[in-house]
Amino acid sequence: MFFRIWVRFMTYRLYNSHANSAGRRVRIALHLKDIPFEYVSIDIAPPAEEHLGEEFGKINPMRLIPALEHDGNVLIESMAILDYLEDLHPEPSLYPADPLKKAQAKAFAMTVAAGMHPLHNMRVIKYLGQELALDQKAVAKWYVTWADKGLHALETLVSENREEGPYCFGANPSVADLFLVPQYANYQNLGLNLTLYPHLAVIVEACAAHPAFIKAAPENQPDFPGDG
Ligand SMILES: N[C@@H](CCC(=O)N[C@@H](CS)C(=O)NCC(=O)O)C(=O)O
Repeated sequence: MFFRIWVRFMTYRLYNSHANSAGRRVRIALHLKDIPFEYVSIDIAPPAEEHLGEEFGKINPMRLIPALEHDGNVLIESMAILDYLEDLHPEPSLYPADPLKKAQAKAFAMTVAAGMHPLHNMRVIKYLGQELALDQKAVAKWYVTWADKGLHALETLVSENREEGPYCFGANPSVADLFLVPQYANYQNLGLNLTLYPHLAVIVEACAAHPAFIKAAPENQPDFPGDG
């Protein structure tokens, strides 16, 4: 049975964990739109690996978090979840109003979601070490190689919009910021050299001061490990 925390009255139930970067994208959106939700903590770290069990397999057959339950339906994939929330709760929007900027913000988010995050996922890193028997140095090289390529692309993608900041694509947070912040945090936590990406650093700093991003941060989640 998963560990459940009730937050106000709600019809949304988010399966995630404090350390779940894809889930953090959804948490930020829920807080931005001020949508109450039930927090269901799924421990994906060994030895628990709750996401690999039968019970969670019924929620997401890919056995990845997050998943969002709403009115008896379960949604998976953070981008699809965000679009669903955007349709039901259009304000404030997760996209810039200008169609070109909207496409750019989505492309930025997809670069993280499709081009970077899957290469660094826990199951992939585990597979490289355990199944392909790569040593720690080789696995680290894999990780850093794809992180650097992705970060270079992200830095370039935002570089033309800086005068409009403080966020990736203008004065309001968009999907681009929702995908950037958790991914950047993963790299920070692993001690990657991020000095080559000054625009990203400034954007992440601006997001860190925004209430929705603060509420969605790992340390502010009910399953964040305490002192005792
Ligand atoms: N494309 C998915 C990615 C979900 C995902 O990979 N979640 C990670 C945690 S951030 C996970 O569940 N990993 C478990 C594993 O690798 O076994 C989304 O955007 O929702």
